[in-house]
Amino acid sequence: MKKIGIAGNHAIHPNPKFGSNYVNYIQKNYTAAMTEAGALVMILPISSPDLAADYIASVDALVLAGGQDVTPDYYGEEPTPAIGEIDRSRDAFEFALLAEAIRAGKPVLGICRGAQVINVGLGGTLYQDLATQYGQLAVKHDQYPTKWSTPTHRLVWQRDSWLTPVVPAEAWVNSFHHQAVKELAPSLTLDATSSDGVVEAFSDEARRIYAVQWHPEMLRMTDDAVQAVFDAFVAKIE
Ligand SMILES: [Mn+2]
Repeated sequence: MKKIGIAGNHAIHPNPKFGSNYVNYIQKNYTAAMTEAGALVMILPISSPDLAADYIASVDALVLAGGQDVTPDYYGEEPTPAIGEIDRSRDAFEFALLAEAIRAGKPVLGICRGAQVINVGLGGTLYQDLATQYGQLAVKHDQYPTKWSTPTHRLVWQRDSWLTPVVPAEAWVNSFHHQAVKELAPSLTLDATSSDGVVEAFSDEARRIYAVQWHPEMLRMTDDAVQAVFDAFVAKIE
């Protein structure tokens, strides 16, 4: 079976539900989507970056999931007042995993924060907060409290890409982000934006690096056709 490592998140406050222990976790939607696509899923717990090479050697592909804001000093900025939670240990581990996956020539899929990690890891920058930094903002990109599986904004396709066969041209997507790509890294190509120009998908087909700003793993809870995104990624794995 094709083995996918998904980088996990962690609870940084003790939680009485777990006997007040700290907890490694990943949302089940991601693992369910990849399992349904036929992959063997392994959750990679936030660890020392020194272990990234061994973790990547044990899998055939890497998935970077949603979560905290990327620490802005990775792209040369200090935090603006509107930035959300950052987690340096997660950043350091995921940037190391990304570098090792690329070095090893293994496919990478980034979703939401994962897309932002890919862009910053390859030399791009982010808007730390769209509402205070993106002048053309005309779409609600953080749809909370609308439920996760509800599509709320449309896409504007920029070219044919790996998504063309699996996401209908007229499809709408969900949106749970207040950060977004500002300058796309030089090696990446834009696949789709929102109608107000926010980067929603990009890729590097030659290196099999794929990224979406929306959450297909949540959309597929109510739209079976969205599973095709994960099927297409798994099909890219050797
Ligand atoms: Mn959006």
